[in-house]
Amino acid sequence: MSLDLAILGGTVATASDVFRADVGIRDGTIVQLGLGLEARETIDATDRLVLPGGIDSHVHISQPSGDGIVMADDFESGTRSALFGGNTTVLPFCLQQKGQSLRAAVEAYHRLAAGNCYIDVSFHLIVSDPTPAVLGQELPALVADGYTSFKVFMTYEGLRLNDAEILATMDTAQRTGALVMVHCENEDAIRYLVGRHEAAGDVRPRAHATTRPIVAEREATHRAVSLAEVVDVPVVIVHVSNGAALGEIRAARGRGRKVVAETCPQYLMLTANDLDGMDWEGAKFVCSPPPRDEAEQRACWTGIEQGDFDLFSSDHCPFRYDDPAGKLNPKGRTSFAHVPNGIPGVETRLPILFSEGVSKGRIDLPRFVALTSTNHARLYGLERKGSIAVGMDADIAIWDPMVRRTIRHADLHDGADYSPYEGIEVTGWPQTVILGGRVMARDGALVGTKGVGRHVPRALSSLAARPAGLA
Ligand code: DUC
Ligand code: ZN
Ligand code: ZN
Repeated sequence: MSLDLAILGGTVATASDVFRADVGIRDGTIVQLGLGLEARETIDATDRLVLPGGIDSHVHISQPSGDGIVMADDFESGTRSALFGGNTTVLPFCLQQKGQSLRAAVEAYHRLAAGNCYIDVSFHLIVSDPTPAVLGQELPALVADGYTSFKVFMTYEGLRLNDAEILATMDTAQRTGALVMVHCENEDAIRYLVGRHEAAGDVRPRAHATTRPIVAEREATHRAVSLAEVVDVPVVIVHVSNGAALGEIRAARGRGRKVVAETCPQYLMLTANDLDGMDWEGAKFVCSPPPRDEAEQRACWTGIEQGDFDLFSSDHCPFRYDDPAGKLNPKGRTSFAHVPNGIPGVETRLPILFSEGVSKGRIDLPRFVALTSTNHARLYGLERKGSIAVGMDADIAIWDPMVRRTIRHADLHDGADYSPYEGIEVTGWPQTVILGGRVMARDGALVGTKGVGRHVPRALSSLAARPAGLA
């Protein structure tokens, strides 16, 4: 069989197995696994791990934030950074503005992405204005076109949906088979606490964490899984930051509910103390839900080790720090409540979990692959991605599992001006990344061109899809 490319002598890992094999690629697809393969072009992967390319199903790119705030990454820099972090697909959000049609929002994001991506992208939707037309016509049509997941917010004025709106949106998911993702924080509780802190003159970034306490996330998580139970739909609880919220998910699963749980590097590596930095430095760590404390980090690790978490995503949501359009915007300097929420992390997600999880012996390689690639593909309907197997897209990251690196923003490729993980030492980093059989990064250098990455329409989630022929 003639092959375009073969990766030779590496150790392949999937979500179920680790084995020695060469990987043969033709026309962008994995067509052969075996030993002694020959091809037009070969890559020596001796002493390397050959993993499915990372899939980061929770990133924000070029999302408008209002008040003159500009996200630090467009599709060029965001997908370039993701590539260098060992990813071959990211799932960014198309944010519907109030009054805007969802279709118009999707078309606007496509215009931003077209020709600019180094890796594949596939859009989720954010529903902020669930009118009857949106829920009855636009959303079903978009689901049919491959936009098979959407996020709703329980927090942020202007974005949050009330319970009736969430139920109506979940009802559309029920009818279409789409997957609903929920940002769980109780907006009214947060508003109350923000008001109290601002009235007392406590406006520094640390108050961001104080005013978004665990109870606000726990209560909203309970409500989200309960609303999903009323409608009888699966639900994804995104960016879980603590053990109490995870407890609500475990309890719902105990009642037989299908609940997907996602956590992110910030809840393993950062704490609320990071928001205490000198001057206004704590703004660099403002994200929602906020980082908690070491006990909650351990609770999240336990959830990862015991298999409670299905997804490990970055929630990459980058703003520059020292920039009037970023964290230190004129209003942001007056109160934590005006510091844009979100931190960069698409490039460091995989090395952090590999180092802290696999290298330190907390999880094995198949679990790492499941948490960072395979589960994202299955749960979000990327049928040809997320594994190294015959017939799958040749989206592959070749890792040096022994290389030691200190995370420095100067070495990263995003559009922000800092990394919240600056100075953290990691063992293991992806060296060569292949997208659809094309080498995009080789030995840490960019060799591919932008525009190779495409938008990928998705099938229904493995949770929603019914086997053919069954009602
Ligand atoms: N929620 C996210 O998912 N990302 C960034 C900010 C937020 O609140
Ligand atoms: Zn969110
Ligand atoms: Zn997010």
